[in-house]
Amino acid sequence: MQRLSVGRGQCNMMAIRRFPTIVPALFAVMSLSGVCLADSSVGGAWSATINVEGQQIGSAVYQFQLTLGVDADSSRLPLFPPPPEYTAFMKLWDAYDWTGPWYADIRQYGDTLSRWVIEVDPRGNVPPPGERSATLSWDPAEFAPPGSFLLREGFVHDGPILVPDMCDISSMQIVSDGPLYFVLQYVECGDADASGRLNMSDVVFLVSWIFGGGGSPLVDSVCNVDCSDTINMSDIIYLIQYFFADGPAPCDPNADGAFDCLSCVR
Ligand SMILES: [Ca+2]
Ligand SMILES: [Ca+2]
Repeated sequence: MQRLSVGRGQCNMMAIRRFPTIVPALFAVMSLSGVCLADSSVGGAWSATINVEGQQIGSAVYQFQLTLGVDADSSRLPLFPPPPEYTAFMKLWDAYDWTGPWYADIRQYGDTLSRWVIEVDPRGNVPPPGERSATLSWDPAEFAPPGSFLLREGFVHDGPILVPDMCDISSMQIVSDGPLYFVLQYVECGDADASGRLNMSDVVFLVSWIFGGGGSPLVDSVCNVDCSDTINMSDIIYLIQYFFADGPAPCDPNADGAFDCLSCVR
């Protein structure tokens, strides 16, 4: 059994209590391996921390966090072993080959589909077994580039959308007696076919969709590249001009370097 609910405007960032002894040592070793996480202030790169807070029971670990994002270079940190006792624990999986689990997973910009599977276990391993609650939270400001940041239920790319815009909602309550799976999906403005790449395939996709015969986009809003009221032929022409005639970038029709539509615009 599981129940989900979301809350708006609750910036629920807090100090995360790490595992008491083993984990800090492991993390220190991994930090020396040359892996570095994304600086979200650079170009289209971004990284975001996902937090979970479970129920407080004795000395069990009840808070945990993961980092995911996109940068010029990819980097990953393996997930350390679960603590002896916990009431909240997350795992980060690669949705394409199910490698992992990871503690942090930064994808290379434009080279990999930006989709992560988050496994959350609000039940923990502290007796008695049964249903427990937890809160997933994130900082909307970390979802910086123009695009769509969705949180879906399950571990497939087209599962039910729980949070349509992670820039607008900062937390979600979950209740379950077993592990839950969520897909965090980032689609940049103009990536009509949600391939993780912005190219002529998106023009072909839009033509096929608008003029019939083709599938509908996974995320409509990213197709409105000219920031108008509708998605139509103008968006196709806009993209072609961007690729071949030095036209303005998707979602930046006035070409001032600041994006003009989509709610994740900062
Ligand atoms: Ca694409
Ligand atoms: Ca449009």
